[in-house]
Amino acid sequence: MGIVNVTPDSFSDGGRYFDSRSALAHALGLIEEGADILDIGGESSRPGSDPVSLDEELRRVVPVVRALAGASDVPLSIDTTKPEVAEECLRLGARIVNDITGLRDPEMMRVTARHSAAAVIMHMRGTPKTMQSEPAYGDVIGEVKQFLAERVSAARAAGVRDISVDPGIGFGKTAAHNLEILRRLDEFQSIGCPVLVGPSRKSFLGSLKGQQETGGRLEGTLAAAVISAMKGASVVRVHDVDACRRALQVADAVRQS
Ligand code: HH2
Repeated sequence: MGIVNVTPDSFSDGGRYFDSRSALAHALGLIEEGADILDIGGESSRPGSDPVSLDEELRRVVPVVRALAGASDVPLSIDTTKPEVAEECLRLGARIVNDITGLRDPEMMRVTARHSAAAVIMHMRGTPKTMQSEPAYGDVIGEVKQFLAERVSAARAAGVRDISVDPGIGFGKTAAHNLEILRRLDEFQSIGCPVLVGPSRKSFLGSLKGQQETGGRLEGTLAAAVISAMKGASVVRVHDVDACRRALQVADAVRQS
């Protein structure tokens, strides 16, 4: 899953693809690099970020989704917490709702079901504004799994059929939590849904001694992507599609050998 951030403030590529034309060119480039899905977002969820208004988010993502839906068959995912944004993008041809709040808004659930869209249900502790203030768990894997399983049941009851789960790397977790989630990613399989994971360029990689603190964190991302695949992830959400696709090709070959 290739990331298309139409934002001025995303943590690693904010502002680079903020106008529709450069976002579209970036997205088409990711398709050429081999992205199987594109995830389009108009609101940063980096720690401490403020929400954007509905009008502003629509202004950012709608032209990009409309143009991409007309230009390619690659499934489009809309990274949003707002049902109105999801609705409009699904109407324009997006097929997946990626909601970092795990479809907690009942209207988001209804919109997703009504359009027979797929859903990514992610775990987050708190909100982007608050999530990194001393996140603590008794049992991070158990608690995240329980949340995801409950949200999956609720989504199924609301008529959402095609559901993936995501433990939410970096969303209300310390570096140690994120490492444990990757190490034990296979345990999320028991929820009974494909697992999606988003380690790309995240700060837990930079926190490791000797890893790049800024810039691409590419090597760390590739390592995390390969570990995720070996631990059963079906989808890895990344900025660097070409490099990740090649790394994941090796993981796939090893798994199938
Ligand atoms: N991470 C980010 C945003 N959306 N969605 C899912 N399902 N899983 C993730 O791990 C995830 C996500 C944050 O990364 P990014 O989009 O690069 O940054 P920002 O939120 O600052 O735009």
